Amino acid sequence: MNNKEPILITGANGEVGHGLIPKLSELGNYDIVSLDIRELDEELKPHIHETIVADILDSTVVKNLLKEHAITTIFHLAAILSTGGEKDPFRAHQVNVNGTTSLLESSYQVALSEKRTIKFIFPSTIAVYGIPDLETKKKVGTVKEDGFNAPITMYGINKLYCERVGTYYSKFYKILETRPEVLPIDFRCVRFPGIISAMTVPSGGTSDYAPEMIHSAARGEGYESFVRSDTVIPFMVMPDAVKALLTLTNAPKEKLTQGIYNVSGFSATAEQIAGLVNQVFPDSSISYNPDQNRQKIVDSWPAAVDDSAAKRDWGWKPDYDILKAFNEYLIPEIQDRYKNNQINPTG
Ligand code: AKB
Repeated sequence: MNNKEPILITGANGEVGHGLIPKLSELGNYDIVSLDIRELDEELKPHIHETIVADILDSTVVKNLLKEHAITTIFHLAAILSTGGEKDPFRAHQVNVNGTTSLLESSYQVALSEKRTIKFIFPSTIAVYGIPDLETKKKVGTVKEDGFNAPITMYGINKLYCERVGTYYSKFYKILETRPEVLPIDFRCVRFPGIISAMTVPSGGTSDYAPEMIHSAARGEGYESFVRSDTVIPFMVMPDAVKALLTLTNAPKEKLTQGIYNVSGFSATAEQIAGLVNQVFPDSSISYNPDQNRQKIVDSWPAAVDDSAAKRDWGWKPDYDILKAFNEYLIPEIQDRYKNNQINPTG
């Protein structure tokens, strides 16, 4: 008999999917069903129980797969990021908001009719913050979950709204009706900082200058940063992002005093990242040619986030500070992968 837990990963082909899927497969306890609008990368396929190529908005496909596979946990990774979202805000809203609400509704209906619970794991982002100006950003330093929730991008607005909708589905859904004592959706959310992965070159994000800088240097190419050298936001490396998702997923429900948690690895300026890149690749030439509008987006994000609630409630602790991230993860993995031609663009 197969005792593996059936889980669904939407947007499986994206950057976080490329980090999460191999880790879940290595753990060996899961049957992974992937859903993405694009054909899944060949390197991910061996880890997957069933690959579904479909639109997240197709609720017939989604409901059927939730039932057929008796999905217990969903990692809802499908999203259009901050820079991509500004190119087509209406489409971003459709994918980010309608995709999420449609998946929540299908999950609720299926779990309710089958008298069970579905865990809904939702990655949110520092893009939900909107700090009005640089002076305020410098003054406030570290922000808590509920401060400055005034995003300026469609992506940030979509994520902030969906955090609330997820909370609604897990706590307040149809509050006027007779409802089950425990609602069938267990919604849990981590707000990620900029993520840097050795496995993939991201696209469509605005924190992408950091991973682009590192990957360009590893390819022996120069890099022109689209943000100023003193730009500062929080980051984490992919293994810590995966660790955050899995630790929150496995945390006992009674320990969770809130549904939405900041997590962070380290804060760094563009110049600090460039400095570390230059130490390993001394020939890499990194210059700065800020794009006013992308700069405005990054400047509206906090310099650091307070992740003390995650530390307190579910023992969150990143494994990587900035030096360990470079010395023990990014540089060795990236060098290895470029040697073996194993880097994927995502977006
Ligand atoms: C983006 O830049 O849009 C993302 C994010 C910070 O969520 N990487």
